[in-house]
Amino acid sequence: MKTALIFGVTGQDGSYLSELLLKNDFRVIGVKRRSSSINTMRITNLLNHPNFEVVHGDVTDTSSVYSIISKYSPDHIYNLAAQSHVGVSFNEPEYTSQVDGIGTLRILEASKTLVPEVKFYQASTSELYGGLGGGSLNESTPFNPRSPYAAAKLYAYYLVKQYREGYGLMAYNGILFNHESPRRGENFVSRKITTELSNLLNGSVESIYLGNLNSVRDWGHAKDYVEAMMVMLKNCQPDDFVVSTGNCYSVRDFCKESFAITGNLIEFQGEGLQEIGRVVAHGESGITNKRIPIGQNVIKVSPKYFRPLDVPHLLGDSSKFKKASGWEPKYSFSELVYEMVENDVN
Ligand code: NAP
Ligand code: G4F
Repeated sequence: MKTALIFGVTGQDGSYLSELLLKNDFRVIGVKRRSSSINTMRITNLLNHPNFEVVHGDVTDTSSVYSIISKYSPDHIYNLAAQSHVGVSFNEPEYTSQVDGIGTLRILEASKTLVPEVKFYQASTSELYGGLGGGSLNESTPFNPRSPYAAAKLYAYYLVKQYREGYGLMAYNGILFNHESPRRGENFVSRKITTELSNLLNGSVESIYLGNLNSVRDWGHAKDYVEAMMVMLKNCQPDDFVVSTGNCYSVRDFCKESFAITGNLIEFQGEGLQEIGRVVAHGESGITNKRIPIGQNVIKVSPKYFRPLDVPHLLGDSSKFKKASGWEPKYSFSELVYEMVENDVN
C-alpha cells in the first residue's frame, strides 16, 4: 500500500483528496496545524479510518516538516497548505509568503534530502496569471501576479520547476482554477453567497454585501479537482498543468443562479457602489418554499470587500492536461451551485 502525505488536510481540498485516496487504497497521513479550537470538521468522518492518520505539523516550522517526512517516508506528497485567501494576503503579506512561499521550499528541501524518489504535487493557482487579458489561459500564458498571495505562489511555482529540472525531483505544478463545494470556506465569494442566501431565507439578514461583482471566474467542483491531482501523479510525467472547466461566469451570474435555485429571481440595477440586486419575480424551487418579497434589495455593494488590486477575468484551457491524463470534469456550473445552495439552505 502506498503512503500519501497531505499538508493542508483540514481544508476543502485536503478533505476531499483524503477520501479519494483512501478509496484508491492509499494510506493517508494528514498534517494539521495546531489551533485553539477544533478545525477537523471536514475530516471528522475519516478520523477512525484504519488507513488515515492525522499528525501535528506546520509548514512554517522546518523541524516538523523534516520529522514528519522522515517518519513516514511517503510515496506521494501533496502540498495544499496555504494562507489561501487572496484578500487576506494584502493584510498579511509577510505571513502569506512564509506559508505559501517558504513553506513550499521547506517541503521541497526535505523531500530532496529524505525522499528523493517521492512524487510531489504543488497547489499552484490561476491567480498567477493576473487575469487582465480576457482570453483563455494555458501553460504558455505569461504570469502577472496581482496579490501577495499570487506572488508567494509564483515563487513556489518556480521552486517546483527548479527542483524538478535541477535535482530530478518528480515535482508537479497543478495550476488549478477556482473550485468550490459545500466545504468551501465561508469567506470565499461562492460560499458567502450561498450561506448568506440561507440567512436571507431565514430572515436573519436583509441583504448580502459583496465587493467586485464584475469579476469573472472559471468555477469548478472541488471533487473534480482533487481527482485531477490524483490522476496527474498517476498518469502524467512531472510537468506543469492547467486544470479548469473552460467555462466562466461573473460574481453577478453566481448570485442570479443561486437565487433562482430557491425560486427567487433577481435582476441587477445601477452601477458601482449604487448597484443593487433586487428580487423581481418568483419561480419554482425543489429546495425551499420560502419566498423573499418582490422588490427587496438582496445584494448590495460594500467597498469593504474591494481589494487594492483584483483579478478581473480567469478562464482556463486545460487541453494539455486532459490529453495527458484523460481527466474530464463531471460537474457543470449549475450542478455545482445547486449542490452548494441545497447544502446551505437545508
Ligand atoms: P483551504 O480550504 O484554505 O485549506 C488550506 C489548508 O492549509 C488548511 O488545511 C489549513 O489549515 C492549511 N494551512 C494553512 N496554514 C498552514 C500552515 N502554516 N501549516 C500547515 N497547514 C496550513 O484551501 P483549499 O481551497 O482547500 O485549497 C488548497 C490549496 O490549493 C491551497 O494551497 C490553495 O492556495 C490552492 N488553490 C486553491 C484553489 C481553489 O479554488 N480552492 C485554486 C487554486 C489553488 P487550517 O484548517 O488550520 O486553516
Ligand atoms: O472567492 P474569492 O475570494 O476567490 P479568488 O480571489 O478568486 O481566490 C480563490 O481562487 C484562487 C484560484 O484562482 C485560489 F488560488 C485562491 O486560493 C482562492 O481559492 O474571490 C473571487 C472574486 C474576486 O475577484 C473578489 O474580489 O470575487 C470577488 N468578490 C466580490 N465580492 C468577493 C466578494 N470575494 C470575496 N472573498 N468576498 C466578497 O464579498
